[in-house]
Amino acid sequence: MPYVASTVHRRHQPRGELYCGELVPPFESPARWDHIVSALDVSGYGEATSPDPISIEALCEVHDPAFVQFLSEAWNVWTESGQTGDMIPTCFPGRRMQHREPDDIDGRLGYFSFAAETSIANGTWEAALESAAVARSAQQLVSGGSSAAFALCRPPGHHAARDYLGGYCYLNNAAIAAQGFRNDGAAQVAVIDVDFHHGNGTQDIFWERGDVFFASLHGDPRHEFPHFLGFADETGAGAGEGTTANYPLLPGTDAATWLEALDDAIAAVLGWGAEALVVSLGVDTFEADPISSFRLSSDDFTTYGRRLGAMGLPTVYCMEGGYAVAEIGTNTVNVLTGHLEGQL
Ligand code: OKP
Ligand code: ZN
Repeated sequence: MPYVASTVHRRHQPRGELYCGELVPPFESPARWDHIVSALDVSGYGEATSPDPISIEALCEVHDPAFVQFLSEAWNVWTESGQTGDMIPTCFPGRRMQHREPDDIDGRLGYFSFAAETSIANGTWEAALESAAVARSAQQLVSGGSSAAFALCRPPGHHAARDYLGGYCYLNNAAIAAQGFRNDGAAQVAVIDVDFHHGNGTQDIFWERGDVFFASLHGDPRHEFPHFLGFADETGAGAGEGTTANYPLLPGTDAATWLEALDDAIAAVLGWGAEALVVSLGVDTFEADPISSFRLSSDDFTTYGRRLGAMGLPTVYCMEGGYAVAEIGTNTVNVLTGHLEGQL
């Protein structure tokens, strides 16, 4: 399986993450990428393919142009106004307040964010843009005839909605890949999100669209981030009614329960008639993940990779979360290798 990656991700390295009332070293670190590349190398995946650049127009197929404009200029506006720290959003529009973009940069930051653990730093925009390009290029390899490809995206994307960032995500790489499949001729595209956290951004983007099916397995929002979306009764609206499927699972969920939900999601996607698949691949469902609460073992990743491969669909894997850094490479490669076994 070919994989697409770029060292531009290193430009994104915020100073800290606001976590439990302290600024801690970000869980979403550049070292995650290194461990995945090493594991791919050891397992014989060969050299990475470099991404082609992605256009602003392509981003705006799934994001609000005003949000993209904000992301692209945020750091420059911030530093030119004399700020020296990273951009940490602290003020958000609450219920019954105006949802209107302010002129002030701090106001715009809060307006285009939903969570304060995610900051914009020097190089964030460049890395996020490159990450989107990685996803799009992997999709183009698959539309061009490869049965599957892995997009080693960093930063991740599934929490980034049409017009707000959060959850370590800025641009929605998986949504950009799904839209790419549509543009390149697939009539119906599915996204299966296996990251521990609900893919609220991807759900938001495709909520009213009947051409993209979104299914997510995740920690129940009553207990887990992002807290306010991902309930089982969210099924889409308008033309998208019935094309969203959520599987909230309790903290402590083991592989047997998780795989049952995956089988259900796979059946829903195949029954609906998907012609291409994007997998939001977060490996934070791992038992030793420091910020998550499911109990999958490294071998379980191979098991579910086989089931995804057996779907027989052209597939792009987009890297999302996974914070047990020492095992992130093994767990990621296990899914990809399982996929290759399963598709035979
Ligand atoms: C990003 B991705 C847990 C706090 C969670 C944010 C997690 C973002 C996850 N108590 N903070 O989906 O892996
Ligand atoms: Zn996650």
